Amino acid sequence: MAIQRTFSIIKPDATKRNLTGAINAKFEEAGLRIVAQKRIRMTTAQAETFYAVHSERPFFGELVEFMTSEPVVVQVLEGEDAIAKNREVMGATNPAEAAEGTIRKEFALSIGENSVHGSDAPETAAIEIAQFFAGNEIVG
Ligand code: DAT
Ligand code: MG
Repeated sequence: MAIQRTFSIIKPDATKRNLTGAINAKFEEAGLRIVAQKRIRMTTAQAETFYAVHSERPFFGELVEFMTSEPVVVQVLEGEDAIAKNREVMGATNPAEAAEGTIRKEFALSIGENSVHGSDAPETAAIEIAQFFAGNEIVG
C-alpha cells in the first residue's frame, strides 16, 4: 500500500474534555503523521457542506448543531494506508461496538458525540482536505 493522506477531525466532545493530545498520541503511536492541524470554530455552513451526504438522515440537524457547538481540531494525517489505518484507530461509529484500545471505545460519549471523524475513501479524503486546508498549509 502507498503513502496516503486522510482528513481527521477531533470533535467538540473531545476538545471540550481536553483530549486533543491524548487522541493525537493514538494517531502517532499508530504511525500516522500529523502533517497539518488547526483549531477552528466550524460554521453552520461548513458543517452542512461537510456532512451533506447525511442531509436526509433524521440526526442531521443534531449533527450540525453538535459540530458547531465547541471548537474542533481539523487535521491531515499521512502514512502507509492512512485511510484504513485511521479508521482502525478510531473504532466503530457507535462506541458500544468499538474495539478495545480504539479512540471511540476509550473516549466517545455516544454514537453522535463520538470524538473523531476520519475520511472513508481516497475520493472523500481529497474533498474533505480541500474544504479545510490550502495546499501550502500541509507540510509533509
Ligand atoms: P463515521 O463518522 O464513523 O464515518 P457516519 O459517516 O455513518 O460514521 O456518520 C457520520 C456521523 O454522523 C457520525 O460520526 C455520528 C453521526 N451519526 C451517525 N449515525 C448516527 C445515529 N444513528 N445517531 C446520531 N448520530 C449519528
Ligand atoms: Mg463517515
